[in-house]
Amino acid sequence: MNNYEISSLLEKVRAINPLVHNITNVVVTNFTANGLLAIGASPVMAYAHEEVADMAKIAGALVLNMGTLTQKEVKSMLIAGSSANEHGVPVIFDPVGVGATPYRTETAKRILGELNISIIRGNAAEIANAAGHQWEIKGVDAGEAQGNTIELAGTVAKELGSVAVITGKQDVVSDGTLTYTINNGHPYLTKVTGAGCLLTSVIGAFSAVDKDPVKASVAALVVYGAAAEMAAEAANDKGPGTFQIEFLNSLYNITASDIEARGSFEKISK
Ligand code: ATP
Ligand code: TZP
Ligand code: MG
Ligand code: MG
Repeated sequence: MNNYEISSLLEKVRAINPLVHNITNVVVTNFTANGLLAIGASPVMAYAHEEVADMAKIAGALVLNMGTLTQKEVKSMLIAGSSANEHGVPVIFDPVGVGATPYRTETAKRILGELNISIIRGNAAEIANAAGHQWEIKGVDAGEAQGNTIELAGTVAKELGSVAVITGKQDVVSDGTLTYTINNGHPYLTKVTGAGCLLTSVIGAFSAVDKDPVKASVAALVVYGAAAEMAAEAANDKGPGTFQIEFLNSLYNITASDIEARGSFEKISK
């Protein structure tokens, strides 16, 4: 992968304007929809058991996020997920807070067991706990990564048969053999709730235009992280409120030359 390929994928998102079906949490719904619009995708949030199968099958990607899960949404996720699997629509999973409570752990296990998940994205603790490894988690935040996230991503990808995306100061993408690290981003992203959830949906948008889940994930992470760096500069140290607005502007305005200037990623195996 190179910066040119990443810009081409971004252009493809903007040209195709893929429908991204999100079953997400109540905290981040509006921010996710606005972020997807800014990057050039077409968001829809649909939860009713009566319609989720029909929505998922016409979408370019389905994003399942268990941030504020209840039994009703879990059922929506399973119905939508089976329909997406049946129709070849990639399913991206954000196991928010898995490991914090037994209910979250059981639900993540169930989703991973019953559905074919193309990409799982979370902080190190979430990705570890989703695959049954011990890793301390407080609520929905990981804190500082405690172990080797490159090794963890590879192991989890092999165990789950999904591409694993671990985010934090450094991001890691692995399919179990091929692994990339991405260094774009900005600490302000940790001060905006939903920055991780929106990222998962942006990975969904890129997955809708490229069938290779590793490429789609790396491209999404570079664009997202570079946009955050631009937004932090524009926010002029005013704080996370201004950053959040500037971030939407950067997702909308980021160009191939910004990506060329800022793209920072490395293939570390294969
Ligand atoms: P958490 O709840 O642990 O914050 P999350 O679901 O919000 O997890 P993050 O790991 O925060 O997800 O990732 C969201 C985005 O923020 C990613 O693009 C990631 O690269 C970026 N990011 C997270 N921490 C940092 C940091 N310290 N410096 C730069 N970028 C960061
Ligand atoms: N509580 C339940 S879901 C959620 C909170 C605060 C949002 C988490 O968003 P992110 O993207 O993981 O920071
Ligand atoms: Mg975060
Ligand atoms: Mg999260």
